[in-house]
Amino acid sequence: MDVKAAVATKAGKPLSIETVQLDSPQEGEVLVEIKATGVCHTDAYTLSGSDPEGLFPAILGHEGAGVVVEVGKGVTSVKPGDHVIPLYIPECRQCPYCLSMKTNLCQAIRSTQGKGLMPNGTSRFSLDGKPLYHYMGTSTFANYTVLPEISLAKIRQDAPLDRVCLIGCGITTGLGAVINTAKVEPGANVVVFGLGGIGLSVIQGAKLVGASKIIGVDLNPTKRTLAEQYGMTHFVNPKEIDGDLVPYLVELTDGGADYSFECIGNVNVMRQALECCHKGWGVSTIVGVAGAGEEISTRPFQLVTGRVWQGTAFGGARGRTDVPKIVDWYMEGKIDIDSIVTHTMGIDKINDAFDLMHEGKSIRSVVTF
Ligand code: NAD
Ligand code: AHE
Ligand code: ZN
Repeated sequence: MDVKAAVATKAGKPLSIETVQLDSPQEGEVLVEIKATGVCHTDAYTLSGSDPEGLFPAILGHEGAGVVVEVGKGVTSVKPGDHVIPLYIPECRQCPYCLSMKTNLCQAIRSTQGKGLMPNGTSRFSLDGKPLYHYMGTSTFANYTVLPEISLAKIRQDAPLDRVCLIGCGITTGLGAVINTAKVEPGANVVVFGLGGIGLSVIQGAKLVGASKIIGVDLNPTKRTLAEQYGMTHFVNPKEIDGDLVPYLVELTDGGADYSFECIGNVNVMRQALECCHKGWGVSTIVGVAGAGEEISTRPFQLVTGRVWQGTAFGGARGRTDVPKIVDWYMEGKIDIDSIVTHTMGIDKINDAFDLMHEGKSIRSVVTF
């Protein structure tokens, strides 16, 4: 079938709006009509050429929501008409990773997904007879896409898809980093570096679990108002303080953060996030994705003296199990997604979403079809 898609033709070039061809779902696959998709910084990171797994030409996008149109042979967990959220980390419930119950990093299809292909090693998308790569197993920057069955979370029918699409990445990543990965407890002091869609969702999670001081750090002062709305108690702009940031934060947290979160993807900030943690017990969680060739460093003494450095992917969420629950939280008014959506546009204007992100003018843009 013909599909309207935003194609990443080359690193560093704007997306190109094209009519591309999409093949029918094969065994274990599902055709989904994408109704809405968020634009996450990770899409911009891959488009920039910094992603070692980045492939071109490809259809990016991994924060979508849509409706099942057709299922391939053997598919049993979803049917046409079901509302779904695509998962860039699937949940097969059979691989050693899923069965370990120690991680959400299902590996059932990770190798083909990383090569931009469906599990059988081929692509369903093509343009003028030449294959296009899938992206993160989801490719939501198209009005129809094909995904493996294990990469779909079935959600309730009454949830607005132009809001709950953000549960496909940003919301779940931030809430999950706090609840599943760091396991922040009531009364804890938390420092969040980077107040984009991810950092704000970390703040929302920290407020939800009853954290005490919630300190937000960002170079962009316009991020302050929304962060305060989500529960930030103190704002720090590194450009506006006297002296170094780390001792400033240690003093502000009476000895160091119980928990810190890096939500930028900057390896120097990752070091600051670790080193502002409390001696003996502070835990720093890396959420941001750093570019190819970048490495983190610190004095090992920081770890010898009890600080812990860890990371999280999709907030540790097991998608098919946890995503429907987070949709319920939104529908029950327990979490706010609406305020994070600062811009909406049609697919023809998707490059504006990238510009707004780079200019620091948006939190999340949602593209609707
Ligand atoms: P974003 O661009 O919306 O927000 C980043 C924020 O960081 C902005 O507000 C910016 O002003 C701020 N910032 C930039 N440099 C800074 C600095 N040196 N000091 C302080 N603040 C600074 O991005 P986002 O969509 O919220 O994503 C954040 C990061 O999380 C990205 O690296 C993204 O790839 C990553 N991410 C990771 C996961 C995961 O599963 N681990 C999931 C989603 C996104
Ligand atoms: N391809 C990159 C890795 C990018 C990365 O870390 N992705 C996160 C999700 S970011 C969503 O916005 C993730 O889930 N990682 C786990 C995985 O298996 O990819 C690289 O550096 O190679
Ligand atoms: Zn993302």
